[in-house]
Amino acid sequence: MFSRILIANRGEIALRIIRACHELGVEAVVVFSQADKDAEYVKLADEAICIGPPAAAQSYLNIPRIISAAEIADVEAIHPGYGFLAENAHFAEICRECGITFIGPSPEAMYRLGDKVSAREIARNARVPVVPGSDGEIADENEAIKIANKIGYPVIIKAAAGGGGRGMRVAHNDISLHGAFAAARAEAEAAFKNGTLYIEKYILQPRHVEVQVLADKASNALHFYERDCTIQRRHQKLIEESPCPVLDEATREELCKAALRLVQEAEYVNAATVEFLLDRDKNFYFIEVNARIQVEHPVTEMVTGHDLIKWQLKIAAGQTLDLRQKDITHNGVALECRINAEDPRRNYAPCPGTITKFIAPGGMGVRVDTHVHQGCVVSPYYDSMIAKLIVHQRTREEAIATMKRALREFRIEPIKTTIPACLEILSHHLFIKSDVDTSFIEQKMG
Ligand code: MV4
Repeated sequence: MFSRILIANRGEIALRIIRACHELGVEAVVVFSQADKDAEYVKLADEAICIGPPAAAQSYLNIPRIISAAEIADVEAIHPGYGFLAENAHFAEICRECGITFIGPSPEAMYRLGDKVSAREIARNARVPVVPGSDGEIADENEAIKIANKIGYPVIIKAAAGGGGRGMRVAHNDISLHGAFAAARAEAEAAFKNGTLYIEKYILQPRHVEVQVLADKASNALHFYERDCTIQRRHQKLIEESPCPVLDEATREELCKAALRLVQEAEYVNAATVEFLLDRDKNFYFIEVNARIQVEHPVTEMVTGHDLIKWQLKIAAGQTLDLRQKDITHNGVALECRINAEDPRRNYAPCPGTITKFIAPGGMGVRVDTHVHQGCVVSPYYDSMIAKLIVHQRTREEAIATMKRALREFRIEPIKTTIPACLEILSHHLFIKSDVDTSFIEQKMG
């Protein structure tokens, strides 16, 4: 195991990684921006290095400053957390050149899966169902129209360099496809400096289901079952759960095995999430791979009992996954609500400010992952997520009841949060019977 690593992140995930390090006897060095200089979690680190002003471009996204900190602190590895540099293959490459272990996949695997056209090809080679669509990139509008007429409308045009919902356009006929193609190309060029596009059949009313996977350097790959992340707004997840409440055992096993074939085909190492769309007929289609630990990983930790961050560290340090798939069991139901400093009544506008009152819930089956506390300042510079409330119970009904009880116990003042929105969703009859798709919040909530 490493003796000392650097955490190139902030907030709750930095604290989550510090905790895993200390349980493994690893020293944790954090970098922080001027905006985070008084953060309590920074004091828990074995060493803390200020890397610049609040703006992420000059701190948490600044590769030279992070590498300098790693050199000064003399660490063996860097954990990138999620967001910021977590899926930056160039950063992983620089770490390698500097002799620092990147706690994540190889740059090659990141390039292979970061490009969605390439990821689709890997999925097809691994006999993983992909959404019907183009075999590779589409050269021009004429080719797009040809494929659209073959697979049938509606279709969706996506950017190869996209993901997370950016650079996508839906078209319902040849005429709208012209505009959609031009808009998607312009957006992809501007956002990713890569105009490569591909086309897929547009799946109506899908659910978002993803499989948690770990793979080690000895080519062992194991899945830790699925999470259902259908409840999201503008590609920001709000409530996640495991298991997916609508999957039967046979489909679930197929889905999880498909995810394993994909990461093995990609020669992927470390934690990954393989994302699928699930249609109303329970067909699943691969859409993309997240080559990082995700925000919602605690949901999987609760139902499997495995610490995924510790596994990331062990795998990066060269340990093998000394587990058998049949010994990874799934118990009960876990739910996660994201507590964001946002005002759901004002179109979820960010609500930064000082927290004068903070009382977290507790009790049986409740986990709170947060770096905030009474008296702390929620900065406007970063993501608005301030806490994750996770519950674990024997049944979905009990998990919903525990979550509602815990959300009502939570006291966060005076800033507005997503707590009322989460409570509203948890009481909605369609959520309760799990009759939802990815448009649920926009379509069914005020
Ligand atoms: C789709 C789709 C329907 N059909 N692809 C959005 C984010 C990116 N990960 C993929 N996304 C979608 N791809 C096909 N062929 C609908 C979405 C989508 C979506 C997917 C998952 C979760 C929420 C979503 C919200 C809107 C659209």
